[in-house]
Amino acid sequence: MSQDMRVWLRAGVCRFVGMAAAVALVFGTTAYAAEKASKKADKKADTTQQTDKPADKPADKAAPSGDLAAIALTLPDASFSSTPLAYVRANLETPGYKPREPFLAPKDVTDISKGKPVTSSAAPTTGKLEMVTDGDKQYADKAIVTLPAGTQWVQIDLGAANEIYAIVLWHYHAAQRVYFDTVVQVSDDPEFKKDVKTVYNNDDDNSSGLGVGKNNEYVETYEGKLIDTKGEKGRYVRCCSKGNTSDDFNHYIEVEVFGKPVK
Ligand SMILES: [Ca+2]
Ligand SMILES: [Ca+2]
Repeated sequence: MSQDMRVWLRAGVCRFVGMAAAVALVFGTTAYAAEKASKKADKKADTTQQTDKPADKPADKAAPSGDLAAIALTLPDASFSSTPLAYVRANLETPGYKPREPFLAPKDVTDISKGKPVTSSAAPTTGKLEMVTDGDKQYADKAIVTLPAGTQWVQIDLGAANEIYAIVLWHYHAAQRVYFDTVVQVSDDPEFKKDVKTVYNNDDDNSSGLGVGKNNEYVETYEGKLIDTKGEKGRYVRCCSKGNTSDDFNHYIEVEVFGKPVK
């Protein structure tokens, strides 16, 4: 082999090694970046899973997600009625067998209905209207406000227009019952003649005359019915019903409204 050829070969080997090193470096860096991104994504997925996990402890319920936080909802005791409900209907919601997930709303959202004045379509036959917003959600007989038969309502005056994120409604929940024509509306008009926003309506045959409802009927439980009202604005909240699977009367234990003042 001539001197020239040896020099040329050595240079070629050096070029090859250099290129191989460069390729390895690029691939190595890319692989590292990909691994880092994947780890980041895993971490993110973990956080999401933790947020979605059903909360066992009150501490879990306060876990914030961005500017959202779980509303401070307290629940009454559950009753364990042994009498099954003999009621079948196409729009009856399948009962949930695990506790409801914490409900997230903007973190400055609070209970804005406690102690607020309540009016109704007819005078109560048992209980006092102020019991609808007194914070007592237990199913004891002394906690029940009864309105007569027919379509009746209770109405809460929040005192000013609010952005409403959740309305939680407890009818009588000591036994398995479905209350008919549950319609929940929000308005700035105390007469509910204008600017009425219906946030829940399960009157699918319009027997209460407030419009055909698309929501489901549901069995009462200690958790109450939580209606996601998505920041709907209004000063007054009206909850209507028309009897239930046990009798013709309308029972209200508590209505709790979560929101914040309109800015
Ligand atoms: Ca009450
Ligand atoms: Ca109906």
